[in-house]
Amino acid sequence: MVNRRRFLTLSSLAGLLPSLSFGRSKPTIIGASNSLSPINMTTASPPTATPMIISTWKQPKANAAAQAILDRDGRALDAVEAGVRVPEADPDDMSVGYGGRPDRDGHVTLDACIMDDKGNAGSVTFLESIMHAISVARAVMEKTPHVMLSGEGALTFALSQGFKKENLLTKKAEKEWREWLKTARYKPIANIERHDTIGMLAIDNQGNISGACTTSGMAYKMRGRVGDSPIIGAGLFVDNEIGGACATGLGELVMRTCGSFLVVELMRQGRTPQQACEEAALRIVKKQDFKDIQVGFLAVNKKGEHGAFSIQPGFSYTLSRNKQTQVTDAKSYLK
Ligand code: SD4
Repeated sequence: MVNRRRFLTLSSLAGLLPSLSFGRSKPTIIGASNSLSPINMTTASPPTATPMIISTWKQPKANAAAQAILDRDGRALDAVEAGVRVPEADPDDMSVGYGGRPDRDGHVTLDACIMDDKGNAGSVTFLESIMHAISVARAVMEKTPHVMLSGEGALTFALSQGFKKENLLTKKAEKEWREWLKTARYKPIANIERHDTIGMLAIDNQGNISGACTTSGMAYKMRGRVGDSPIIGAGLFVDNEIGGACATGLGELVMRTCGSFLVVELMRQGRTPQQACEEAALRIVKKQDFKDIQVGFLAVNKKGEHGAFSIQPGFSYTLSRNKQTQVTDAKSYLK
């Protein structure tokens, strides 16, 4: 709900603003100044007490695993790792971990990253044969001098840390892939990844924020393709002074705009999480061909306010706080 003071401020400024519509026509984008843009007029979530967890798509089980950590007064970092491990192990989640759809050559390749409240980050890209890519990313963060390990090097490192090698291609995913081979047309479909690829942000009892993001990437991608999910600043960014953000959808669009970093920086400039997500999505709309392509952003700030916005309708998110978990459809640019 827009509170009264805020509503009055906005209505008094509204006459000064150029008109903008969230229909199919191109919007007026106001630059990254502190000026009020029309997107400020959407509903902002009320500040709430921490702790909280927010994740992309419909992820109540993942949130519950994260919540269990927070309930024991655990760190947000441990919560997000535990949370996203749930879909990583779930063969029915076909965009992450075990059971993920393969690349066009039939290999399941994983991307993941994690960021803690101290600005540390770890990431793996193009990782094969290890179910919990997020835990490998965390090991990269905590046990190496690096931020990112890729492919064979990431696998070798994972094995050295005791991770087990296993076949991630399930019968179901293999069957779909063989079907796809008949036409072999790479055409990502908006929201096809729903309930799957997971970005998660959590705030713990101490008010500290961490985030995690893990995926098997776009189905039937070229071999070696890496998306936004393991890229710090694209698929995920956390600055414990300000907030955190994560992205889902077609990673190429997110990477070209440093999406999650942009959302956090907009919050630093004073935007609410909702405004920041909207402005980052509009940046993509303005500069890139987004027809039929989905990108969704989630954000939280230090106050526990959250935001969610996508280009296409159909993006949902799961929010847990005050012992309640709710799946909500995000607002979108296209209706
Ligand atoms: C990628 N962003 O690899 C991921 C895919 C995704 O929901 O989020 N799908 O581009």
